[in-house]
Amino acid sequence: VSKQPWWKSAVFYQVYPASFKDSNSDGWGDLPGLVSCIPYLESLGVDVVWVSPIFESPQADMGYDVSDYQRIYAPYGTVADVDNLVASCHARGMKVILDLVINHTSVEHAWFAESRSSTTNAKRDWYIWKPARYSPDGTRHPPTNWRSYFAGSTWTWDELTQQYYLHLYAPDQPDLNWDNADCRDALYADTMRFWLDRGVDGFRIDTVNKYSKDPSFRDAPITDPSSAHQPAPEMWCNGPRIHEFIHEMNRKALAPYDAVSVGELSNTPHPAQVLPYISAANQELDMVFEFSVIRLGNGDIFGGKYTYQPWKLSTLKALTAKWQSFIEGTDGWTTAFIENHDNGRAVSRFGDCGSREWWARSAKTIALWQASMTGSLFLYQGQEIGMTNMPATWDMAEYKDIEARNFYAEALATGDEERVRSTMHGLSILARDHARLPFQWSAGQHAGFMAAGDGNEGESARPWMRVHDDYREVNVQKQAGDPDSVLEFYKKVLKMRKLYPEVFVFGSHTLLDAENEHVWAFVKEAPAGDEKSDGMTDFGTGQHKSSNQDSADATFTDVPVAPMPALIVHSKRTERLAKRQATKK
Ligand code: TEU
Repeated sequence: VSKQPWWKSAVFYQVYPASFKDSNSDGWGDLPGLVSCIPYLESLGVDVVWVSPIFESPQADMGYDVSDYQRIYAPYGTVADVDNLVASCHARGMKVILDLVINHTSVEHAWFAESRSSTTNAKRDWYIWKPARYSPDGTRHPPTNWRSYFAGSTWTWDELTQQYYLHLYAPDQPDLNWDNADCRDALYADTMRFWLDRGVDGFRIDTVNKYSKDPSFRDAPITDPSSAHQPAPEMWCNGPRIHEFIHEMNRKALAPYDAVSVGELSNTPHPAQVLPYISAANQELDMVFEFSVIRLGNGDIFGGKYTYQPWKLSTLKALTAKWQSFIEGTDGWTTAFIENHDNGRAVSRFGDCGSREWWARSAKTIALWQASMTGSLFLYQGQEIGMTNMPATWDMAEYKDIEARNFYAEALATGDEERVRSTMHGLSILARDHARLPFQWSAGQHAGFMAAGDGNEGESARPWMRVHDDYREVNVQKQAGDPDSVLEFYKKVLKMRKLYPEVFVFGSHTLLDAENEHVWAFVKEAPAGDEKSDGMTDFGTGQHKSSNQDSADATFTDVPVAPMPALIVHSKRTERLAKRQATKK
């Protein structure tokens, strides 16, 4: 364990900066606000803060549309505020990683302005431009029939130069052409080395498997006859040059700084496709997010994404076991996470929020589940206090996300009431908006997310998203110091994970009783010869003895009871102790 790189046993915490802490009462979270909360994150047990995009951006997709990689979007603050964030984390032995959005830029990026200015511009080839297709009657069609992630075509027509440009996401997010070596070098220099030179410790790398497109640019098979646009992830995911690109990125930008990297690897549900990215020998990425577990309940990733699919506990157990064990016997590493800014809240999706009591038990069970997963652990802001999805009574006006709005508009346009109803239902469980509500710090005005102003701010001085109705019940102030709270439970299990990394971080995961739809039991076992000499952690007693002990040798018995999974944690040490106890009797 001691010979392992630091980031394997680190606890990462994702901050969605617009919704974390607003220091200047303009309704939008900011960097000074985040800096003021670093002591809170330290006390929780966080080692690394991951900040979702804070760069200059027209915010068509909440900053995942960058118009200048070296400037900070003014409502977040300045480059000096980033320096402060880095300094204040480093002073506490913590680290900072930034979100690197380099599959596409904003349409407002200077590179794109140049690229679209003429077919002969030096940066024309930095984006992906193609001529139109025409039917015999002269009607113009996009170069392919691909459907974008945010609904509609992946192609937008540009009048000036009479060609289409490619965008896997919104038309505001044109895809960069990674086949162009100058473009790649500019990305390594302007986006990566620029921030690494300022002391940032690494990156969460957005859409990391989508940079190498299938060069044939051919139509995808028709799987949705009702639409002009067809799902086509195989045309851009894990393409022919992807490993060459990521290895080059590692060599030119990550390795020289010893920077930590975690890639976002959606649409890649096969271990054989994931392993090449994370194999140490390949020198690509330290780890990736694989989405099979967090996507439970989502329909087809494209048109049907928000048609909710009920699932069984046995499926959750099997997927967890699969993605816990796929690195065994390899030189790869993995991540554990159950929330991020692109998914509904875990306690609403995997737990029971029917009563305060079941909500608390569910949130603690999720904490225990996550803290006992092999891999680097990632928490998302608010997960540690059990923040829930927005109330089902809120209507579409409260959904601000481009994806939710587009899917809803698409359903409305069909005129099919059942489709509208089922989309709304899916959104109420799965929408990205749920995770983007203002963080609940206290029972005070605006949940303490935004300091009360002087009364002269006018209408605009409201949080950019509505504060959850339950904030007086669910907030940091209420939970801090309460030994029975979700927050204190998170602190405990994170401590447990740090005390026994050989079991929790590096141990194996063996699922028991796979078919059982009521109990979730698995065995965690330290790799042979990698255990500490003494002490034991005993879960799964089913007793609810609330313990306020959090010293190094605490025994953790504060385990939630059914109906959520009871969790059995087992190591060579617990086995030895059990034997010792048996001999005593
Ligand atoms: O998401 C990439 C992605 O493909 C999905 O996982 C995403 O959740 C989307 O909902 C697909 O339907 C990343 C970011 O995490 C996301 O916030 C951005 O919108 C997206 O890239 C585009 O930059």
